[in-house]
Amino acid sequence: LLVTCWSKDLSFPVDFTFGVGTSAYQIEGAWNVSDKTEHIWDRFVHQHPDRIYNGNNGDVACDSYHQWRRDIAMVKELGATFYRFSISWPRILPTGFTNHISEDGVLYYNNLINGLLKEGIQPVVTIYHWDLPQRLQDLGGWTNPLITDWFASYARVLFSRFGDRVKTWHTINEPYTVCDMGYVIFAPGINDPQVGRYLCSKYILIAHAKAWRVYDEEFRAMYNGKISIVNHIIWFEPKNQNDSVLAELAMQEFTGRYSHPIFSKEGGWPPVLETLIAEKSRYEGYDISRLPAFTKDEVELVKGTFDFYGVNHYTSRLVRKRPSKDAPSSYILDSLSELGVSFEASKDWKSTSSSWFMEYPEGFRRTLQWLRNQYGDIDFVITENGYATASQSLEDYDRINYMRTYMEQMLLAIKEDGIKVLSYTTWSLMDNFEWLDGYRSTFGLYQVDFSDPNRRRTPKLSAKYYASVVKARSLDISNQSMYSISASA
Ligand code: PNW
Repeated sequence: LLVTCWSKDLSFPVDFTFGVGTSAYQIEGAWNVSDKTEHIWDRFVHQHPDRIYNGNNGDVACDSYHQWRRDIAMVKELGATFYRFSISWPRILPTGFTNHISEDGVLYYNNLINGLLKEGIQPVVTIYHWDLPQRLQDLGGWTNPLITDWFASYARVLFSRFGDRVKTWHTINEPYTVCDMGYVIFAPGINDPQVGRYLCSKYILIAHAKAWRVYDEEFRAMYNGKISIVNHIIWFEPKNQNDSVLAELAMQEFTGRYSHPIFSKEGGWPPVLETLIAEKSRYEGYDISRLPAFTKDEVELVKGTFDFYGVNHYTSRLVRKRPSKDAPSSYILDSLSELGVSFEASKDWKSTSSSWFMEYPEGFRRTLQWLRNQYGDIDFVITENGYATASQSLEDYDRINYMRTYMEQMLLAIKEDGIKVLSYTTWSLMDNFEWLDGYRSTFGLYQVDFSDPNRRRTPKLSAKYYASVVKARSLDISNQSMYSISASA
């Protein structure tokens, strides 16, 4: 063949870095040790075991509260440059507020951070990955405007305790999931998609912005780190050509709502969304829009509060106009039903063990292209990408295939489209508590034996694959290099 679409140079740029991720509630366990208090997921899993697969919960999870040394050893085995983990708010601030700092909580994260640095691994810390102190929830949680200051105060504690060693911070992991799923189906289990999720949208953006400004004004000069927000993005592709306006509207509702206020030149809500929800609200009899307006000062407060754009990407959907009385296509997208669209998967896309998750590697590149077109030539980092399976097999060829095809699309975005993607993070280091899917759907490069009191971890083939890619700095790897991790305990 004389002509190929691209040169098939499968190597990564010289400065490109590789990492692996987890979050506190999904791995730590130790839900009630020392002075840690209850958070909204503790409350949710204990009160509503019926809503979680098999009544599973994160009380013990991977027991990383005790097994953190092994976790560090695994990240090192992979050869990863960084480890992305999250800090549990009520483990550090048991009252939710700064009047009491848990020294046991601080010690746990100090051990983890220092242990990583000793192995030459950079800690990348998510400040909020969904475990809100229950007390703050009882005071209104993310719908109370005051949470913007509570969050900034919590962030300040983390910057002052850990900022000398942590140089990359993520304020909020996936505001979409916090608000649009939290006010439909996730913890705290409040069902109010009409108003609750939009209040949450506004205040979580302001909370992010205030925390960013605390870092920028009080810590940046001293510590010289970077801080930004992480969004979950599903690629919405028009099913037919005449569905392209609807697909774009869905992108604005899902991704633009949490991006435009921060990353656009003009700030504020995406105009098309602001107009639509205002009109709908008026039609429904509300005297103000269900999507609360930003004041001019708030627009300025939020605008520009980023050092990079964090992308969590897994899957895609086809979008078309919803025929009347059509059932919502999947629980994660229920809150978007008011757009009058329906979502479906193409028959060509392979399904996974998570109901919401189908494979479409090209959607990854299109996501990055869309973001660059919307917000310009900013730095992107891939903060999550990974594959779900219910299989117990250590020979996870389906995960390897997912990783290879998705990373290839990311390379095309970098090399063919010139998009600045600086790093890639695999989700997840190990099998863990996968929210409503409990322990059924697993994303790990390492298998965890949840019947073993020590939660023994064993590398899957995908761990060896990822280690080989990281080592070769290329997707072009020979088979011999695939067996570099010994099956250690
Ligand atoms: C991300 N969905 O969340 C989270 O950041 C992780 O904690 C989680 O384990 C991972 O993706 C895999 O699910 C998502 O329903 C949660 O579309 C739900 C959805 C997507 C991402």
